[in-house]
Amino acid sequence: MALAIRHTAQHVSQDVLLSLEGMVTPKVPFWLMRQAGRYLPEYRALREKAGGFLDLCYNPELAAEATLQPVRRFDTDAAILFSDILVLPQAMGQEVSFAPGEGPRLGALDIAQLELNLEKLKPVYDAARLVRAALVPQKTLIGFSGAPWTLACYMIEGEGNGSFEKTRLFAIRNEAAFARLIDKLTEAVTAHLVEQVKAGAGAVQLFDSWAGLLPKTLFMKWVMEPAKKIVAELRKQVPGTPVIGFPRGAGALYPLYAAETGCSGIGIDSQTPLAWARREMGADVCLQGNLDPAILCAGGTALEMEVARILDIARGQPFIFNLGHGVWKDTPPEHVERLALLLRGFRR
Ligand code: 1CP
Repeated sequence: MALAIRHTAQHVSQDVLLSLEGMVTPKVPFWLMRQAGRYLPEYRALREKAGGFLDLCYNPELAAEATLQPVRRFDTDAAILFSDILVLPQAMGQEVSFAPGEGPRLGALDIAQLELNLEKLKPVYDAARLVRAALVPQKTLIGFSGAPWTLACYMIEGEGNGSFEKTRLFAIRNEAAFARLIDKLTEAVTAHLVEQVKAGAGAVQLFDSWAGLLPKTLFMKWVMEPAKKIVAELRKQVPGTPVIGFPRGAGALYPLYAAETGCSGIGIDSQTPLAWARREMGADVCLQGNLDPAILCAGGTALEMEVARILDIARGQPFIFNLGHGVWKDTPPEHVERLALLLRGFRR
């Protein structure tokens, strides 16, 4: 029960944390992946002011403001720290840039030379401290990191192309070198998460956005094993930290991931049937998800019906409402307002 004691002592009944402990709160708490970002006019103005996307990430005051914008507008139960998964490869010495209107670009990768310089990430932790100080005690600050496999995809590929063929071949043909990369990343991810918790994050999410590209044997090596190590080591350093694992696209491997990693919560993608996930994973683990971002973007009756369907499944179980992947940039903010209204009006 160490977990429950820590939370009641440090956090005044945050519904997100209670749900991650396995409790069924009267309201279903919610936040959205990519709740900050370009679909919000106030974010676009802030980004303009900062210069580039990375300038925004490394400016504690502006990053804190970007984090708080959706919380203010939609009264979400959690703030997710405004940052990016690619600040970690950058702090390990690889070049990272974002050209306007394009995705990320990464420089040449030298695995032997990678070394985490935590000092470079100090502005990220400063932003977390500012957010925690500004949030009401009932709201949770969620820290995050990319998981080693997903980070390796960007680091080897040099860009995000959705299929990451170069990375998948490298992991098979150069297994020893790839294992060294994953080991370094496992350590760096853990250190990055520990610092975010120390700076005020009440829970952390591990984004393995490209987990679904791997067959089971490789999934076990590059997704499961690192996640297990990260959860165990994080809890050694900051006992009781709730971790939400998000192995997007894990499909039939979701239940094994939930059982073996020891995550407190599991992010379910939109393609995975929620009722199936609940049946297969038992009632202890908190599920999070899984509204299709396209349905949120479209709004209207499709949105109303899908939200009702998800809430019905979530009724008697620990559950955090979220999307199955990030908010699309063309999403009308009014659709998110409608979603927030539906969720606030729902009682179990
Ligand atoms: O302003 C802009 O134009 C930049 C757009 C943007 C934003 C708002 C990027 C570039 N990153 C972010 C913020 C971000 N990224 C957050 C902030 C908190 C929030 O959710 O509100 C988080 C948690 C991330 C995580 C992230 N970055 C992931 C994992 C989640 C996912 O979407 O699968 C990944 C894969 C990235 C890489 C990345 N950063 C940005 C883009 C466009 C991408 C995807 C690149 C690609 O593969 O196409």
